[in-house]
Amino acid sequence: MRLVALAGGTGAAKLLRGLDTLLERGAMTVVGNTGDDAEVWGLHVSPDLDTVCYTLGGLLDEERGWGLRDESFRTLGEMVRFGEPTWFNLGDRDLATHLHRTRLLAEGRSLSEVTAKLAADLGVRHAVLPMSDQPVRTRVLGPDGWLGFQEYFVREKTQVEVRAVEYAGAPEARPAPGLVEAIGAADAVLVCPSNPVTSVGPILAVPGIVEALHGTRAPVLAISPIVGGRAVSGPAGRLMAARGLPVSALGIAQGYAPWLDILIIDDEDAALAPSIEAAGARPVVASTLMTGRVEEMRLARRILETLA
Ligand code: FO1
Repeated sequence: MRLVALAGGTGAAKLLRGLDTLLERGAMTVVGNTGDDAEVWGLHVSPDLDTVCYTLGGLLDEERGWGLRDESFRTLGEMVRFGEPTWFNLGDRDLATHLHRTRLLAEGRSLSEVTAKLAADLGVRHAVLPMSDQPVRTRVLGPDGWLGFQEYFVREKTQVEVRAVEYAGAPEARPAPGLVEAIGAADAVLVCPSNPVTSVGPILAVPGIVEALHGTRAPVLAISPIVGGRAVSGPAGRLMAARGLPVSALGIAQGYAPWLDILIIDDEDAALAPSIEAAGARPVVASTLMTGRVEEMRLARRILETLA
């Protein structure tokens, strides 16, 4: 079974962890969103790639949903003294990842090469690819102008009325090497239950990736991150509304309609099945709230059974 999974951050991590327990080494290629990437203290931070690698390496701090467990923030404390921005909390252990990534990038290695090395060094059993080696940055337009994604998500705590979302750099970006081939050769493509606007959206904005989703013979299956009319976590609902999409599993089906084959929806949304079918995707009703390890594995198993 060759799976390709399009992944954002926290919403994807739980499902990837569940899938990892059921798949043999190397069965999955995870494509990570880099629209959230940011430069912090002169270091290149790739939050969603790190969340994927930390999760699959068994190192993620599960309470925060990002960064490493057993973390400390002593360096952050020292940076206050120097007047450095400290609203984006870089932990002492996490810093090693950013220092290493930044050095390798500065020596001319591509983000794909760096991510492959970090994943291997972190004990990840599957391939992890950035969506592109070229920079794509999600930006959010609020009442006071444009914000970088982390300024919106962390500094402003998403308490901003969103008027528009853009993916700066996307037109000039190309899919990471091997990405289109992986989608073409896959037995199935999964779109993780991540934010459709700010986690999956940037991936789809890279020219060539939507075409690959259209062209693959593999079934393309998404799990709705919206249950009962609201996002399971994060600002997905508000961002979908800002994009004019209904904040529901149907809105997800409509947003992904051109290339989506199957949509996994929660029991709570079973009544939406007929309208999802009318939107062109086959609805599969399941228990999608991953409240623990058992639920993660149960959903992962249900997905693999649906694809069998
Ligand atoms: N999220 C927060 O809410 N506050 C933080 O201070 C923060 C720091 C941080 C550092 C490294 C990293 O990889 C992720 C971090 N995140 C933080 C989460 C990050 O904003 C999100 O994981 C993604 O950008 C959205 O999925």
